[in-house]
Amino acid sequence: MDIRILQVGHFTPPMEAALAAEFDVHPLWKEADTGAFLAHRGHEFAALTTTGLIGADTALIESLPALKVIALRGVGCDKIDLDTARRRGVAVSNTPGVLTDCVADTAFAMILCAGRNLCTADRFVRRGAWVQGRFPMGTRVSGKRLGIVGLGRIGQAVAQRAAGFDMHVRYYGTRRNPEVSHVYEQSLLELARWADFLVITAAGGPGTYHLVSADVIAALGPEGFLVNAARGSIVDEAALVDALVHRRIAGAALDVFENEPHVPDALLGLDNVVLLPHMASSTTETFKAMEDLVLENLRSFFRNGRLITPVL
Ligand code: 8YV
Repeated sequence: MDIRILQVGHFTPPMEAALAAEFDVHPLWKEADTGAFLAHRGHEFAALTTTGLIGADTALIESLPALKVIALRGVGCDKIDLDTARRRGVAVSNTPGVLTDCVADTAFAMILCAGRNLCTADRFVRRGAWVQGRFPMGTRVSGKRLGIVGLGRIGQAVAQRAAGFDMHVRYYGTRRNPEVSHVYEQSLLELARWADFLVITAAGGPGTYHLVSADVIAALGPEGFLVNAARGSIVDEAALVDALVHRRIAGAALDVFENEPHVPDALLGLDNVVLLPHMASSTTETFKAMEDLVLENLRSFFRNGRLITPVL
């Protein structure tokens, strides 16, 4: 009970109870003045638990001089200052693998929603428009060309689902994966030109910042759809908004945005975009699996100094 953990970001109630049963947990959000609290009590904490959306920035890590480990619920570490953690000798764990299926399920649902206008159709029925006429035609998904940006675990799980829809799959990434049979496209522009649906499943962070640029969006063309289930930072959002407003691409489905939870106003009135609240991994089963892994990482680290799923 004497290991002090600073918690930033909410976990599910069962996880909060489990964490509190084994560790001395202090939720940072209960402090009215977090800066003053960290300045006076920051030295007490050996561990930090956080979520993918909050992470741990330079100031937070630097305010915890006794910090030994950061345990993240989520796979994407782009909100954690890994350079500072490395320099300070702080270990970092994430929760890879356990969320792959749910994120891929959502990404595939987004492809279907974008192509077949499912969300717009739902609104059409609710506002009573059906009695006045037929809902407009959508775009076929089965048999179409799917470009995947970042063929990691999640990208491969999307490709697996696409096989059930007889889709042709190509991918772009930093390197060719010799273990997969899908065609590797060295140029993202070429992939966008080829694809009917371009789905982003790459990691966020400086290496992929605005990778999907105005040029890539233009290459997708008026028949192409963009689906982002990864990170908002990967897409030049202003260029995407412009392309959607002026109908230079067919549509988009977005679970992530550059400045979450804020969504550009210009998108709110558009019917050619599906807007989701960063929920690709949000199922009871997956959150339990991610949180179990956070707990296992902390237990293992404080038992023998080893993380189960280390990032650093
Ligand atoms: C989560 C995510 O919503 O794992 C990630 O990188 O973006 C999502 O699974 C979030 O990070 C959970 O804390």
